[in-house]
Amino acid sequence: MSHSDLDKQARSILIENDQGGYTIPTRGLYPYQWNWDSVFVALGFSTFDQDRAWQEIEMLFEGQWRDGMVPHILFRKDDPSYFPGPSVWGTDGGAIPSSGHSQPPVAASVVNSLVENDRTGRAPEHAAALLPKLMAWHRWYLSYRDPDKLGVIAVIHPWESGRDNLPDWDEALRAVEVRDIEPYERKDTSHVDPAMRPHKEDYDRYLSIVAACRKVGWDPAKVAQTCPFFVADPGVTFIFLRACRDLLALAERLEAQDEAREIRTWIARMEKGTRVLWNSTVKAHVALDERTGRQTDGVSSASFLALYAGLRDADILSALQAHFDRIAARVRYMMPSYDPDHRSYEPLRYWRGPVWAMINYMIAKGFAEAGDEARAERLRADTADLIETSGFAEYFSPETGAGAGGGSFSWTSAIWLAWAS
Ligand code: 9YW
Repeated sequence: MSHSDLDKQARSILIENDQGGYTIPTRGLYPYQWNWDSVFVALGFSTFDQDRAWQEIEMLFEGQWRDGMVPHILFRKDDPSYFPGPSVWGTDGGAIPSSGHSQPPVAASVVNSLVENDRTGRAPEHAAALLPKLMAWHRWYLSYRDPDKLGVIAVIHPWESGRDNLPDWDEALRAVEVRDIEPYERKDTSHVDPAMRPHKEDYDRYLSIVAACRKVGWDPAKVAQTCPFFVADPGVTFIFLRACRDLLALAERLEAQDEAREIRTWIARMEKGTRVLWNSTVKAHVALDERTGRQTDGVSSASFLALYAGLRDADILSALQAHFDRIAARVRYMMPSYDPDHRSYEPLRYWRGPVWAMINYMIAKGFAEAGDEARAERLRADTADLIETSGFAEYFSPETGAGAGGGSFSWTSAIWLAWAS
């Protein structure tokens, strides 16, 4: 298929997945509005309809909780084809029924880029209205996902990381006691091949964490203290740090001095904090279980986001370049979500190996900004190849390039339009 046919297809996937101002990730498997999916989708829409891009983000923030949190899923209408739906979560934090935790905070970064690339003249108005909401969400992250002020962001659920069954969560998840869950029927495995999805033992624990947080009424301070899962995630940490830098640029552009001053203190805290995620044996940033103090031992695609987060350290850059080249010698398509040399790597199981287009976009941005155009271009070219060969799949095998998971996927289409094509 030619580039212009793929452009057309990508645009029509976004339009078909549009539910009237917000976009679902794909039909069937994911029938609601997901947080970081929507934000990447806005980037895709912005290539051909900037007003629609703003609307996507504004509708996401309609679901913001009173405490500042922006939930990972907004259940605008009940849909029995997805589990767990609103009745399992039992939340009451905002105006729209939702899940009880968040997802990687890419919004400030995309908002800043919508402003930079504005062709309508209306961006400053949209951005000014969003600024206090973004500030509230970022403050929420610092208060309740870094209560001990370590300068790293923890996730209270693998789903909050956006990288559900990543091997980094295995040990911490095994320690979660399976309790307080009703008999349940999964829906994901009726939409896609179970071999590509998390195991039942994982799901039992995913639901046990939800039950534990529900018991404390989703009060964020109590969740931080008592949640059976509390793991500092290099993915969310780096995305958050990057988002703080972009939020600072936005605040400065809008001449919001007080906000800018506050954000600078966040950036200083995070820049220092990321050091606790550095594993000197692995030579990469890894996850840290804050309940046990134990670090994980594998390189994940999020390790490469240190550059996207703006960590400018020659040793980090050269370590990541060495990992990149080692991994590139093992697989055909970069960047697998987990190190192919690690014992837990599985090329087709979701976040244990497959390539994800939007992660490639962020890693490439980081390499380019660190002056490494060659590796950035390798990521772009591989992403384009994967889409040209296998279409707009949810994710791809790093070995064969086969598309997997859901099809006609929104964020893959958005990343094609905004970057890969
Ligand atoms: C779930 C929608 C979501 C993504 C996540 C991904 C998966 C499934 O799909 O989560 O049930 O929440 O892991 O990152 O936002 O595309």
